[in-house]
Amino acid sequence: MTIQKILVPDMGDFKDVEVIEVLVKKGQVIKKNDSLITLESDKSSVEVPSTHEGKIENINVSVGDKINKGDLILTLESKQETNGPVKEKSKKEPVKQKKQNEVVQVQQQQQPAPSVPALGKSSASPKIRKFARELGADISKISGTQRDGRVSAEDVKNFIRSQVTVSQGEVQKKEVTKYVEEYSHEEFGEITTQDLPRVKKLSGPHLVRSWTEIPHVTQHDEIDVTDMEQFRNSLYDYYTGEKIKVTPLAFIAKALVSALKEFPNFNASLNPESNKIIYKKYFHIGFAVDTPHGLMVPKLRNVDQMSIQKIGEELKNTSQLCRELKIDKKEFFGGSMTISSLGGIGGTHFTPIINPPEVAILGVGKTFDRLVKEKNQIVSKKILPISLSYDHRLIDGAEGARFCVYLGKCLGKDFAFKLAV
Ligand code: CAO
Repeated sequence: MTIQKILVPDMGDFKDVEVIEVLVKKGQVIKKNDSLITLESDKSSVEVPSTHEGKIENINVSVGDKINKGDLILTLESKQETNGPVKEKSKKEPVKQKKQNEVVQVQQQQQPAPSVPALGKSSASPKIRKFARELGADISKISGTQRDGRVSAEDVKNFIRSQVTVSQGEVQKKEVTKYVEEYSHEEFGEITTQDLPRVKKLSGPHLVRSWTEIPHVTQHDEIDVTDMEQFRNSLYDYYTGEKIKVTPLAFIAKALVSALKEFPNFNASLNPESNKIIYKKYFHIGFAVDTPHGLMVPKLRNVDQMSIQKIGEELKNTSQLCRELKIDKKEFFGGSMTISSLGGIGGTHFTPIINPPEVAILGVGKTFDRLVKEKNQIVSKKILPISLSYDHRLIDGAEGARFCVYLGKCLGKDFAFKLAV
């Protein structure tokens, strides 16, 4: 029987890291690689695994302690052989000596630091780590979809789902279906292949997650924007007399903010785990940008506080930053709702895919002319096709329809009043 000292391993360039969780108890029998404590820096948290199996003799750290590489975490009564002592720089009490007349011969051994991911690389909160542990998932195998690759509860669930399927009460290993084409493409003629661009590689899983997990409803509508278009085309700079060029998208973004104020369920996110709805008090509108690298969805912050002209300028600047790959990654997160406008290209209705954790997205087509009968006269109207997709778990069809009607009003006759609010 030996006494093993389990020390704080090398975690990269970090000092005085806080212990936020002690995952074991004195007297507990643990296996090699069982998690002992969770450490958290300002960037991330990491669990420290045991290098040995055995019974915990003493725990030398507690929650709130600030520790460094080489500090003593705990001592273990172990039958395992050790790799020989290494230098210890524990601040804590050394392991208590056993009495000489004890039957078991006690050797004090120290363990080299186990290898754990450097702090700042492993990325999941202690709550999520605990959640993963409870479900028996190895957090290091789960790729995070959140900012900086942080793992969310949803990622853990997806991982579990990908590992097993529950059928008639039994948990079975899921068969991974590989689709093999019966004939190769080359058999039908000449082909070339190239790598999927990086942006598409990154956005692919996000789109699949949205499409397969969110019950989408897409509502199509048409908005009479004749007045708005007249107004837009009549904008001139007061001082220079030059025409101000603002695309319809700036008006739509402003109108969308009015609709979000009226229908807070659209400016929300769902936490299916806690069955909670998160309502956002800010109005950060995402807009899809077509770039040579793939689709990007940056956010315009605080659109409620911007004039139409300012929104127009920000749309131009931000889409330029995306196309030049100069946009900050953070700008792709923290949105209220997204607009996907194909109005500059063409087409009418389509099915926009929700950009989670948002719960709705507005698709915009190209404005077209339509002849309508008004007061016994045939007049030409400018019609804007819209397609609103929403998460049916939170938003009902009736609310979706009301949202479209309201948006129509904001962009219709009383647009000036609504947009000014
Ligand atoms: N109806 C008619 N004309 C429209 C219009 C609409 N709904 N929306 C824009 N236009 C006009 C603009 O007024 C502009 O006209 P001028 O050249 O006469 O000034 C022209 O179309 C081009 O506009 P734009 O596309 O450059 O600017 P925008 O503000 O409308 O859009 C941006 C900016 C970044 C959204 C756009 O450039 C873009 O990338 N769109 C593609 C988005 C996309 O890919 N969505 C699909 C996502 S799902 O895969």
